[in-house]
Amino acid sequence: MAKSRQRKTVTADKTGLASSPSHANRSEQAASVLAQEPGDTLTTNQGLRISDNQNSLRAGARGPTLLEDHILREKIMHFDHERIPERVVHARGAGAHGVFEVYKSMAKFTKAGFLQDPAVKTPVFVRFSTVAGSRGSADTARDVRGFSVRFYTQEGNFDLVGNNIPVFFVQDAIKFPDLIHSVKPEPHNEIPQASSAHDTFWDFISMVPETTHTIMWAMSDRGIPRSFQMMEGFGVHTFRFVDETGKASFVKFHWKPVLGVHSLVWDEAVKLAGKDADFHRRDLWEAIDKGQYPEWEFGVQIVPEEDEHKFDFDLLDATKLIPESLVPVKLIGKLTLNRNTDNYFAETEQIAFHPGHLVPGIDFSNDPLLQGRLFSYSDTQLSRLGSANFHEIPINRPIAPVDNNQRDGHMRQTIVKGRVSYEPNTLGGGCPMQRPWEEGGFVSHAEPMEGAKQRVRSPSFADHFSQPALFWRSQTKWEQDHIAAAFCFELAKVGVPAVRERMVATLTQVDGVLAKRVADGLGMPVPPPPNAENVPRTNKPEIDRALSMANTRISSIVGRSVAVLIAQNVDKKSVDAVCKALASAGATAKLIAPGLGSITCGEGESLDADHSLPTVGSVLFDAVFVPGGKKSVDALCADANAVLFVKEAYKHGKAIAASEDGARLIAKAALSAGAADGKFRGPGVIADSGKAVNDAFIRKFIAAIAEHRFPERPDLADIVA
Ligand code: HDE
Repeated sequence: MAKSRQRKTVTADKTGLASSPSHANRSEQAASVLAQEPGDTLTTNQGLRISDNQNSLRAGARGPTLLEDHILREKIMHFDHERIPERVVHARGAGAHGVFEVYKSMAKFTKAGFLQDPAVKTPVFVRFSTVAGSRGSADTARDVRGFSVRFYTQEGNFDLVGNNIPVFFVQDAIKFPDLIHSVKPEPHNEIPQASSAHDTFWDFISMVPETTHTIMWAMSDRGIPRSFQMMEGFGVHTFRFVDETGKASFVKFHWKPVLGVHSLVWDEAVKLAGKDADFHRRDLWEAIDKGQYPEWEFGVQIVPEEDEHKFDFDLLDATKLIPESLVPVKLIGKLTLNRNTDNYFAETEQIAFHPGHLVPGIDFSNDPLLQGRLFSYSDTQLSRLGSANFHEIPINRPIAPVDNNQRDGHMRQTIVKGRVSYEPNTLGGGCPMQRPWEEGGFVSHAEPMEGAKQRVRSPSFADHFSQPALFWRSQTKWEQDHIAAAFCFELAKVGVPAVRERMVATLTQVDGVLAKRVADGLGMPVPPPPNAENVPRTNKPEIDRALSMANTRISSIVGRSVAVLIAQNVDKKSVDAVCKALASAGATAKLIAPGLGSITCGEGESLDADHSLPTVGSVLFDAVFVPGGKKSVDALCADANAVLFVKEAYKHGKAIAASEDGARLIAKAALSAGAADGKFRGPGVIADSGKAVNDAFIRKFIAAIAEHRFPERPDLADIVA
């Protein structure tokens, strides 16, 4: 006997706690989660039980299929419409559920309910994304990353739709379609996918100097994060906090990752795109699955309204950040992602963020980019989700009650009882009623306004180069090296010499050394600077520590992945000791062998390989350990994949450790990488031939992994990998 639908559907609230199905009324049921269970019956969408899901209805065993086959037609019709338009930008994304907790009441600055009480856990959904690529593109493309957070607060949804880079390319919303058209695949041949390294992008960038600051960030390693968990997030625009009395201050929002800010290196990112296009998505999923919940601290930079004009830049200009050395970031709360999605499409794909989803106590500034976004996000949902009722999709439903006189439309879910759908009314008792500020109603901050109606850019937005120069000055040498190399790579892919020249001319305005290095890399002389308008610049502050990833926290190896290279007769004791120590420090060790299957370790003991060498690559891991065992190391030394694994890991700056005989594989890799004496010269290699694994060895290895990368190894340029 089939179970009733009522019995196996559960309604879920945003915290994931299921409410009793017996209380599910019809409209709740429409938003229900279907948990398929063994023994379920296959039905059509009308609940008709299906007797044959293998064959369509035909006239005779070899005859034509009949139009009458309503079961076939329903199934195929639904399939034909399974895809919805992907996002125009930020199409490639990954999401997860979590909670947000404030550390202490922020009532002094804002009346936002979710920022008052540390005991309140606000459910959140976060979606990370790349900007340029299509839904199926690789995670590790060089790009800005989206960092969208929805807070399901008791006062309604608050969406903080930010990026992992604190500034944006353009200052005015009217330039956004041009920017995006330039970076997307070129329209005549749809090439290249998910890459800014092409003519149209650099043509645009080189014509629009306000893009310079963001392009510096995008060419830095921030454009290729190691993991979503290891990147910062920024609200980008200046917003407002408003307190209970209506007093406002300006605020910039930040997310600081507890694991620190870490990136890939470019060669690694390129190879990862082939080895595992889902590298970031998988990392996020697995961390949550293992219970190693990704965390960020929520930070604010607060500027009193009276200080609005005390900076050398305009707070309304999204191409500028507020240096942390001028206004420190106050950490006020924590975001924890603790639940993977049940269904990617229903949740991650259908979530509809909007910077205009606000709560009382948070308000906009007049940033012209933000103002334009306020139109775009709800508009885009009409073509993506197909109806003005997108707020009724379960992932978009607020936990705060929704009641208004909006009715009907495509796919309306809510069944509103009664005959009143207008206001004012008496027949409905005047309901639903407006509420003043004191009762939680949203009231826009009453900023005084005056001015002529005109299309104009404020002169206070004119300095496009002081902050890119500050960013450059604040980087370490290796970070500067990576930025220069990224410009060389991207511009070398540009076919039109005039575009390359114009771009290098722009870089002369940031830093002469950078421009020279890029010009040298492109085999061209440094062009004369562009006709600069006479805009005053500033060298203050000289540097800002927060802009360099080298100043990030590096004490933990949580979330890191370590490859242990093994073959038959490996020394199991050292494998066990290292794997145990790594696990207790929060990292994951994977056993990689020449082939899959069981590895015999002697005395009847065995190990199962997690992966085979040909199917993985060093780029999937943060560090490598080669345990001893003479025969095991002999086999690895004879395996080209194992040798490549080690030298590539070295080239990418990763920690490498070998105990006892394992040191021979390191020497072989160094020799084949071009080191004449069989020795890598840089730090982060712990490979003392003959030495067994002991506590000191493990401590050194863990400390090296915590460094994340050793980008300053002196021999990197000579290594062939
Ligand atoms: Fe977006 N942006 N954007 N954007 N944006 C979209 O909205 C747009 C901007 C950002 O995970 C779209 O639902 C305009 C800045 C993120 O679902 C669209 C302008 C910042 C996401 C749109 C901007 C962002 C989007 C596409 C210039 C950083 C992904 C699908 C005025 C602060 C959200 C959608 C998600 C998505 C328009 C500029 C971040 C088309 C017109 C600045 C993280 O509405």
